[in-house]
Order: sequence, then C-alpha cells, then structure tokens
Amino acid sequence: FSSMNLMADNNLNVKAPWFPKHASELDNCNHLMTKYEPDLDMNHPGFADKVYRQRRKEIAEIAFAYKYGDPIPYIDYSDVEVKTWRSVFKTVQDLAPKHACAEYRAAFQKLQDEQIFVDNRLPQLQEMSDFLRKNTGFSLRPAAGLLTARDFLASLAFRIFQSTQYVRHVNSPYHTPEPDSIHELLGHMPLLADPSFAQFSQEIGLASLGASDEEIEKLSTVYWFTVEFGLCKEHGQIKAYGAGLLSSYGELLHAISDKCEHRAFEPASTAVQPYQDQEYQPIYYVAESFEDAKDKFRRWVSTMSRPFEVRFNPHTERVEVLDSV
Ligand code: NLE
Ligand code: FE2
Repeated sequence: FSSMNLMADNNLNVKAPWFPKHASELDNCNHLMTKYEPDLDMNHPGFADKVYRQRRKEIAEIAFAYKYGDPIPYIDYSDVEVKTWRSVFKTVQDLAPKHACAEYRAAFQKLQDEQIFVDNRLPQLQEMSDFLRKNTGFSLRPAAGLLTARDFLASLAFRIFQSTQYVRHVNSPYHTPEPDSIHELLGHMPLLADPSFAQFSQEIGLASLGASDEEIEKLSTVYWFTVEFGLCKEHGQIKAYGAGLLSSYGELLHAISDKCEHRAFEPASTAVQPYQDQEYQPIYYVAESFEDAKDKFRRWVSTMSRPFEVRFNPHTERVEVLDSV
C-alpha cells in the first residue's frame, strides 16, 4: 500500500455512492427487492395461504427490528416447517456425496458431527453464526427477504452474511425462486465455513463498496453464477458448489443433466450474461477450482474503475479506504 494514502471519510474526492464503513452501519443496508413474495405474486405457493402469510410477516418483523450486536432471535419452528426442512435435508444428504464439491461435503460432515445439522429440527441462525465465526470469522444477521444487490454484497465485505429466517412453503420443497432459511442453511452455510470460499465471498463484497450501479450489476451477476449457481471440476467430474443448487434438489439434478449448457467460468463474460431468477438456469458456469475462480476474479476486479481501494480491518470491523495515487 505504499503508493496510497489513508483517506479521511469526508475526503472522498470522487462521487462514490455511500457505503458502510463499519459493520454496525449494515443496520442501514436492509433494503428489500419486491420480486416474488407471497403477498404480491399470485404464482407464489403461499399466495392463497393466510396462515403462511401471517407467519412470514411475524418472521420479517424480527429482521426489521434487528440491530448490530443483538443476539439473533430464536424461532420456534412449527411442525409443518420442520417437515419441510426434513424432506429437503434428507434429499440433500442423499445427493451431496455424489454431486456436491469436496469442501461442501467436509463442512456438511462437521455440521452433522456438531449436531447442528439434524433432521428433526432447523438449526437456529445464532448457533450457525457461532459455528461460522469459529471456522472462518463469518457471522450472520437476519434479513427480511431478498435484499438489493448493493446492500447484500456490502455485508460480505465485513464477513457478514444476511440470512432469511422464514421457511419455504410446504408445497414446493424442491425449488423456490426466493431465498429462505433452508436455502441459506443447506446452500450457503457449509461453504461459508470453508476458508478459501469465505475469502472469495468477502472479496466480492469488498469490490462492491462504492461501485457504480453498472458494476454492482456485474458483480451480482458473477455472484449469481458462482456463489449461487456455480459448478466446479473435481477429478474430471462436474460438482456443484452453488447454494441455489445445493438447497434445491430439483435444480441440482437439472444442472448436472444434459438439459442445460455448461461454460467455463470467465468473469468478464460471465458478468454480462443475463440470468434466470424464477426458473431453473439454462446456463451454468464451471470453475476449475475455488482458487482458480478467485485468481480470475481478482484479475478482473483490478480492471474496474473505482479510484480507491478498500481493506477490511477485522480488529475494528472497519473498512479503511485507501486513495490510489
Ligand atoms: N432456488 C433455490 C432453492 O430452491 O433453494 C433458492 C435460490 C435463492 C436465490
Ligand atoms: Fe442465496
């Protein structure tokens, strides 16, 4: 960093969009996208289910009230919610040994050994947050639903993952277009406990701070095709590491079938590929390995236009802004 000076906050001489400089400022980064919600979308399986909609409201209130430093409130999941969890959990347990990447399998095993992943109850976000903190320094905050890309990516810069806490509707256990706690828990949490993957996730977050709208769009597309729907190679075979695949056995089987297209992960072209967020993907990107994906990502990010650099100080949970001269 010898060619850079630490900039004072008010000294940002370029017009960069506001971004959080401390983990506590993520209290302001909870803007929701209203895309696919049981109250608004007639195709949502919960649209005609009053009990489900009421439950969603209750759990959303918890996220809206949450402030930095609070313990994550405990949710007493109902029998129906546990039944949904159990059916997805068991299927993932059956499919993961064959189709999930090695890093996922190792973390899944650890979670089972620690009795966090069991079939008769949902893990609580607080215990999951404690588990992640021990393994990679990641922690969780409750989110009320699908967040804007800018807010969601910003939290990753602080090794904080914003996680929903409600459960998908019991009538569609195999796939839902919106995030839910089953997706977060079975899809995201195992890999967030892997050091190399955690680092990759944080780097996407750091690259997003103060980025332009167009760059946020590109970064979230890269995020989509890697963290959410990524495939990778392992001993010549294709494995899944994307959370949206690992939490959806419907799409997981589709992704490794010949009904879709596989392309090599290349950030510059992946970043501009339009994606499908309601149905199964027609295209998936295949990484050589996490390390390779990280190298390619770093090289691509360094071509972005942001006139300053950022680094995260884990002792203070603060992002320091460095003016590149
Ligand atoms: N389609 C995923 C699932 O059913 O678990 C959720 C994706 C959220 C982006
Ligand atoms: Fe996700």
